Amino acid sequence: TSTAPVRIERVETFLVDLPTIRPHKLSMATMDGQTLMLVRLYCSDGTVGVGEGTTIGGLAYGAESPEGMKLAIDTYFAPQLLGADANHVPAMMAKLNKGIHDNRFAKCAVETALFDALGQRTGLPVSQLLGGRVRDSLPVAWTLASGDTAKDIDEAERMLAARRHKIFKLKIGRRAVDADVAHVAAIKKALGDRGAVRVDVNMAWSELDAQRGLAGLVDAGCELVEQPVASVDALTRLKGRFAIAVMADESLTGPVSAFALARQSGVDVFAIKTEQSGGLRAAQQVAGIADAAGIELYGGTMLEGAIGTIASAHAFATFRELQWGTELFGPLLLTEEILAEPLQYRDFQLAVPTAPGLGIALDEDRVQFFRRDKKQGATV
Ligand code: MUC
Ligand code: MG
Repeated sequence: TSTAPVRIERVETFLVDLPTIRPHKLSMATMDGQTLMLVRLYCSDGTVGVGEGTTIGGLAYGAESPEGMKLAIDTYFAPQLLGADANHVPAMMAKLNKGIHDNRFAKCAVETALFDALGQRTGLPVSQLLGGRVRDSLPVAWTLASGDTAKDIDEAERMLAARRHKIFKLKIGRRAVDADVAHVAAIKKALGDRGAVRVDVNMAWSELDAQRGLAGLVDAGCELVEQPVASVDALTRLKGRFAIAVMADESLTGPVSAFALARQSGVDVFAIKTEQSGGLRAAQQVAGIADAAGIELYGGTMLEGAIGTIASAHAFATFRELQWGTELFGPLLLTEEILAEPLQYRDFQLAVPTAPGLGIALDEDRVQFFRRDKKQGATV
């Protein structure tokens, strides 16, 4: 392939609304659907790269929303992207990082689209462009969040029987600590050694709640607790006090926060999310910091659809270590398929595609059908 410049000629963004298979109850929001912000970069050589941005429960999780990402890209990213050389992804990202503060989710979507186009141009999968993969498939956890213990057990049994998931992450923090611990204990008791049980509190506990909660979770047979409290100092004080791994999620917002956490030995595990990190390469930098600090790794999700999920898979496939697997189940929580060929989930793993770019093809008719601005009576 030539190194002649390839120009970005058009930037397209739109929102796609998809229902979830059941209400997904988290400590800060209940999700009945997911909105994907899709960005497409049309390049002068005919390649078109696609990227995706999502959030969890609108603005309930963080400062970016799908609508906000679209606005930011249309208004502020597009002028910087148009006419720029699409081949130089790190240079493009450096320019965006200089001219645009924060907006990490939107940056991740744009970087994904740049790598997808570059992959199509060069014939290489995104994982290869990121330095090369260490594994071809990734273990995938499932989140039990129906809000009902019996329903959750039933759901876990179905996942085990289908050989789709054997790691379960329970969303807690909505109820009183003791009620939550009892919920976890009941599920672990039902699954026994057949399924690993972890919890995500999404910062809902005070430090005092967490001391009581972690002690109970250890007795319940829970192996890991994700972001029990908001404060990094409180996380640090909790780590090592109980026989349970403490993992950071919300506290990780890219390499600078990762370095600060690593420096104070604040947690046992990093949940790395590509969007929260500010992109695929930024996520790799977070992984490098974890490796250097002896912190273990988990591949997190912003409940992305198929595009964001597979972009994350390409990045996580390059991590040297991935001790706790991933939770790249996002597309499985949605009722609608938007790919021509669904992602391959089998034997508890997600296969990382080998075709050029992201290695997926959109079902364009279905994507257009679910576009928010094409719905009847739409004003946006
Ligand atoms: C989070 O906080 O980790 C990941 C899985 C899930 O169900 O919600 C997310 C968010
Ligand atoms: Mg989390």
